[in-house]
Amino acid sequence: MLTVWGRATSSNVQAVMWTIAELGLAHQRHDIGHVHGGNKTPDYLDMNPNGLVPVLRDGDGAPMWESAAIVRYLVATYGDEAFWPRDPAARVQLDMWAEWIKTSFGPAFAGQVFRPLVQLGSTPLPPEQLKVATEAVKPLALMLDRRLGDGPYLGGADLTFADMIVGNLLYRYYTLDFDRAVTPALDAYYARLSARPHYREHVMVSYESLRTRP
Ligand SMILES: N[C@@H](CCC(=O)N[C@@H](CS)C(=O)NCC(=O)O)C(=O)O
Repeated sequence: MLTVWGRATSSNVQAVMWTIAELGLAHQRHDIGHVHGGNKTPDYLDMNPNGLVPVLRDGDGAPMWESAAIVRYLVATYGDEAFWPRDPAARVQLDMWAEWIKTSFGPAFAGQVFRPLVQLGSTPLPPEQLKVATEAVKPLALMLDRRLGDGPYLGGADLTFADMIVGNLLYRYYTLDFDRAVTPALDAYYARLSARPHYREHVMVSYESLRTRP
């Protein structure tokens, strides 16, 4: 039995929950973080010294944190060849996009656009600063659009671990009201993900409760 600590409104928890669901694994999840609290207690900090969500334990194994590391653990342990190619040369072609979303697209979109518009609503960014931030996301979205090409998924025909790590941000990317690049392949990819029941359940989760009102 897998145990996840983390609120359903966290995009990083969503990546883990979506993966668990696609793999069909038995699990329980505890609401931790944000309005639920519980992530700064000594017991929780023993599991994750960052005090962040998610944390995963597989049975009575050691706690794991960092959502992308958890996704990789899950697919390497429970996924088939399609989810987690065993050939390093094939896998790296996917993993580089998983790394890139965490270090390039994620910080540019989630950190500089989503967070100021949703979570820092009481201290909004000056419009010109927001414009700089939204313009910085455009070339990254265009890179992903070119990579996706005809899809259907990042690795081609099959859903892989990289889609879990990349795709979990797209619900927020497409539902937030801001100026996006024109990206037909990325739009089609998001439409494909949105048609997946597990994506709908675990990723397409309202973020209204995260909004800080002015
Ligand atoms: N790099 C970490 C980031 C974890 C993170 O920033 N989690 C946020 C939620 S997305 C958090 O715990 N925020 C504090 C809270 O919810 O109380 C990961 O991918 O797991």
